[in-house]
Parts: sequence; C-alpha cells; structure tokens
Amino acid sequence: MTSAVERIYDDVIRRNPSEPEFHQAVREVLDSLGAVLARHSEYADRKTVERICEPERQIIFRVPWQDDRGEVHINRGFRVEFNSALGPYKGGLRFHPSVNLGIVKFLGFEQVFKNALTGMPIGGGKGGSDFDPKGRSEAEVMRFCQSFMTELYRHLGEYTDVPAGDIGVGGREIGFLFGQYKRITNRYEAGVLTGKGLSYGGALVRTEATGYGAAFFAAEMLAVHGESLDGRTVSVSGAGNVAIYAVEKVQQLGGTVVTASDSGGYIVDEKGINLEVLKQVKEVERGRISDYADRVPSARYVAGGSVWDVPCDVAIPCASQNELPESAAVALVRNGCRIVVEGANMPTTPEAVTVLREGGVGFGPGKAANAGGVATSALEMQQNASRDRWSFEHTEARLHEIMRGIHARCHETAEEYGDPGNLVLGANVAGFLTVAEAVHAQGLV
Ligand code: NDP
Ligand code: 2IT
Repeated sequence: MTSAVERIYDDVIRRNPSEPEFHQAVREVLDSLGAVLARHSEYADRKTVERICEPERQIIFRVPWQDDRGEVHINRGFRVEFNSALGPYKGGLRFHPSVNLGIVKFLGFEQVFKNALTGMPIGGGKGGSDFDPKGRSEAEVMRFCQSFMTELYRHLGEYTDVPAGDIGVGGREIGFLFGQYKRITNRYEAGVLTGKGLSYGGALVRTEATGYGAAFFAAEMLAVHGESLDGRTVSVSGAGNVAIYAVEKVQQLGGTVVTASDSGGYIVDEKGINLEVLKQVKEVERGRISDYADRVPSARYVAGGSVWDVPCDVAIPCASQNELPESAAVALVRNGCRIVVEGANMPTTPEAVTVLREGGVGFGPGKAANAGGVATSALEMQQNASRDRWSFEHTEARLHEIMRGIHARCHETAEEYGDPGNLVLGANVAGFLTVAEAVHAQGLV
C-alpha cells in the first residue's frame, strides 16, 4: 500500500470500528489501487476513493414479528445503499443470525465493484437481517418477510434500490417480499426485486446463475493454460443455491464434484455428487447435508472438519465469508489443487490467498467469479422493463458471454498493471476504474 492509500484505510478503520469484515474487504481493494492512483491524480484531488468507501446511505430498522405460538420477536433489518454511480443500488438480502452492519457493509462494498465488472447499469447495495430462518415454519417466514418489507419498501423502487436473495433468502422469501411491496404501494413494479418466481416476472436462469457463472469462470481460468474442467475432480463447499448450481454446471462440463457441505459438516462422494438427491434434500425438504449420506451408499458424512482436506484439482467455496482459512489453503496446495474459484463472497481469508498464490494455485476472486448471479438479475430487470420473456438458452448464452467478458477484463487488466495472472488485482482495478470514472463525472455528490 502507498502511504496515501494507507491513510485512507486508517480512516476507514477509525470511522467504522468493530467491523472486521468491512475492513478486510476495503483493505483487499485498496491494496490493489496504488498504481491506479499514480496514473489518475484527478481521483486523489476529488477524494474519489474516500467517497467510494463511504456508503451513500445506511438504513437500520426494527423488525417485530410473532411466531406460531404468539411469542413476539424483535429482529434488526439493514439496507446499506453503497453506491449509485452506475445505476440503482443492486444487491441481495441475507437472513442469517450472524448478520450485522459490518457484514452488510462488506457485502455492499464488494457488490459495488462486482456490479461494475458485469458491465450492466447497476449500482451496489446489500441488506438483510439477523433473523434465523432455520426451523421456522413457512407462516413464520412469511410474517417476518412482511414485517421486514413494511419498513424497507419506502427505500426501494425499480429506479432506486433493487434487492434480491443471498444466504437464507431464496425464491420463497422473494415471493413474500414482493407480495407485501405490491400490497403497500399498490403498484405492480416487477423490477423492484429480482430472483422472482417464473409465474410473476422472474427470469429463467436466475436460480442457476451464480453457480453456473462460477463454473464458467473456472473454465475460463483453466482455458488460459489450455486446460478444461473435463475429467477434473472438484470440491464444492456449501449446499445452498450457489453450491447446487455450481455442481450442476461443473458436471455438465465434464468435471466430477466429490464434496458438498453445510455448517454441520461435509460429505464426500467419490463417485460424484448425485444432483437429484442433493436437490431433493436441500431444495425440496430443506434438510441437512448429512441426509444426503443417509441416502447415497457411496457417500460418507464427516461432522465438523474441513471440506478442503479432500484432494481436488479445483476448489469452489460456495458457503460463506472466511470459510477457507490459511490451514485449508495449505492443505489444498499440498494436495495439488490447480485453482480456487470463489462462488461465495470473500470465502478465502487474506492469509489463505497468500498461501495459494505462493503455492502457484490460480485464484478467482468472488467479485468476478460469482458475478453471474447479479448479472442475471440485471437481465431480469431488463426483461421486466421491456415486459419481455427470454428463453433459457438465450439467457444462459448471455450469462456465459458476460462471464467470459469479466474474466477477459480481469486478465487483461492484471497484465496491464504488471502482474499477469493476478485476478484479484485485475478485478479490483477494472471494477474501481469503471465506478471511479462515473463517480468523478457526476460531480461532488
Ligand atoms: P444459501 O442460503 O442458499 O446457502 C448457504 C449455504 O452455505 C448453506 O449450505 C449453509 O449451511 C452454508 N453456510 C452459510 N453460512 C455458513 C457458515 N457461517 N459456515 C458454514 N456454512 C455456512 O445461500 P447462497 O447459496 O445463496 O449463498 C452462498 C454464498 O454465495 C454467500 O457467500 C453469498 O453471499 C454468495 N452469493 C450468493 C449469490 C446468490 O445469487 N444467491 C450471488 C453471489 C454470491 P447451513 O444451512 O448449515 O447454514
Ligand atoms: O452477492 C450477490 O451478488 C448476490 N447475492 C446477488 C445479488 C443480486 O442482486 O442478484
């Protein structure tokens, strides 16, 4: 870090105490910006970096709701509207007990650069709640979503702020949120949320998009070395939306996925994950990954432990932040892993990224590799705005083209900035340049 960038970082820490994930996300981007700022003195003059590190608006609100027994619960809701230089705030909602302001800010900050990399006209934001959907009935989830939207709706709009899903928020929750927004506003504003059901304005491929996109990105990374996913052994963590569709696309591209996990433990299935069983257990029954091992004789379940101990050529972390620590990176290097591709947001710790780089393992950062989800959300907004409906094939082809474009841009930018193959540098610089140019052009706002 140059001293100018170091000062900006120190200021971020001082003004945002007790938010380690936000500090981590900011540090990773600032670490990449020294050479950029040396070339662009106008960004220093107008404090463009400092403005990009400060959210435009941060909303925190009370979410009261009643469970099925009539007991009252009070959760906290968040929406951080980080940057609108490129378009309306865009980014998911996370429902998980670990959610706090610092986590929402790290996710919102990442989203700004990710959305810029897609080339679509979308700004960055993120939101959520410390509500824990686990073990809650559908009626409880609906009441929670309705209470959450009863406050959030005033901040949203298809030209203002467009949420989608993230951990704990999938098609069911988006449906409840959309219904309440429509009821309160008396407007059928389809483009106010993405990830909607196909019967009311949702887009084909949005469900699959993040996982498919991460697999496409992995394929692009391998292609640089004349390799492919065909015949590769792949480890995936998580067993939610991103993980399931990463497994599906890797399999379609000829790879064998041997793992999946949740917060309780992981499964190893050397024969390759049986996708039908995985979908039944996680999407239909909302069960645990251990249920998979109960049904598939070739699989074994490991309670706790580290899924990254399983030897693989390609690792795709798709669960949560900092799930791949230094010790896991050491194991991956030792076992001959070729590339790590982040399906989740910031799953790899900075220490682990260093170990991977020194060990010669290719690394695809989340803000590039998992951008397929939000890119397809932007395609959903496009379809809503034109009251159109695209086929699966057409939409998937657009997604594939967008992921190829993101990889190419990161790759070329890393070369231009003197560190070929460093996709962290490429993603941060390319994303920053797009946002900074628009922020600068719009004056001191
Ligand atoms: P889901 O809620 O569908 O699935 C999350 C999965 O990760 C579950 O298997 C869950 O296990 C596991 N998990 C969550 N938190 C932890 C934790 N602290 N430790 C271990 N395992 C955990 O979420 P998604 O698949 O949508 O999201 C996964 C990741 O991908 C997140 O980082 C998200 O931000 C990112 N992402 C999502 C996009 C999307 O379109 N959905 C787009 C881009 C990125 P358990 O059930 O035990 O909690
Ligand atoms: O982290 C992410 O990019 C998402 N959760 C998806 C955001 C979106 O608006 O589709």
